[in-house]
Amino acid sequence: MVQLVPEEIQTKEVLHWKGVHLINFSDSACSQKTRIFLNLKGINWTPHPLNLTQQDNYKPWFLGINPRGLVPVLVHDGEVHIESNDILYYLDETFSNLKLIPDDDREDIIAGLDEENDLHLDLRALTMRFVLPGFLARKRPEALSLYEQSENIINGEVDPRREIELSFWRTYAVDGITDRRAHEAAQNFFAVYELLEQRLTHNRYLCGGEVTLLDIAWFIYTQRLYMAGYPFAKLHPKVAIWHAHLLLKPEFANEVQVSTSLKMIASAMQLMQLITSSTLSHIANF
Ligand SMILES: N[C@@H](CCC(=O)N[C@@H](CS)C(=O)NCC(=O)O)C(=O)O
Repeated sequence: MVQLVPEEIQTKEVLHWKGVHLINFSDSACSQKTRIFLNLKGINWTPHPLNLTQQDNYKPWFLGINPRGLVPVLVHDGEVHIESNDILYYLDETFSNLKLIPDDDREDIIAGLDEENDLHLDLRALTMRFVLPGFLARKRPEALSLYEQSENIINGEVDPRREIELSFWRTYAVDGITDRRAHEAAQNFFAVYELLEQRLTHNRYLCGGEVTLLDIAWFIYTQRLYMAGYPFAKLHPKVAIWHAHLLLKPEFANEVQVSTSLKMIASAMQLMQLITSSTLSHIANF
């Protein structure tokens, strides 16, 4: 669990925030997952929007809270927590009214969320290749250098995540997301969705008859992959039905609404990909 030590938090104001606060970005998958969780639990929380498209995550105010430079960040009564899955474990434990990680499913859910977390860069790669055009997604060199120049100290050590983040954005600036990388990412998802499809053969939700955190997490990835053109109805029809069912719930639907401008951009991208035979299905051989 990643809770930051107060001495390393440079943006001191957050140490005085009372109650539950979430620094998040509307279109970020990990933020959406956390917001749905908060809604379902009925937790009273205060949103603090941070604009990733403006690269506000590399500005000193935010790096002074989370040196990792990623959203979401939870501040609860002045304590700062990062890493969405750790945040959700903490919240489920602290606000135990409605358990979204039931004791009987705990190990299964944690294993599933580790897998989800491991696929995060694959999700990012497919987003950058099929949903967002480079001119919107690329980091401005001056913004990235703010991150490079910051100390990135977490719990006394240089954050090991730092090099992974820098490497992703440097490679993306030069090569974009190559066909090979996109193919690999899509195939990684295919393998996991095959297993989710099996889980849904006998159950309404991924762990049985009730919604758990595992449903929230995979709902969010599925939502994003739909935007990238992943053909769920063809490849994993039970997943498609499960997703459509969850989308009927306002706690889910309200958090994944996409702005009209992003919808138009993503549609234009997909039209171009269709014309040039370079959709996700083409690249992944689906
Ligand atoms: N493992 C992290 C991943 C967080 C993450 O990568 N967040 C993305 C948004 S979903 C972000 O902040 N990206 C920063 C950027 O795009 O520069 C978590 O679960 O919190």
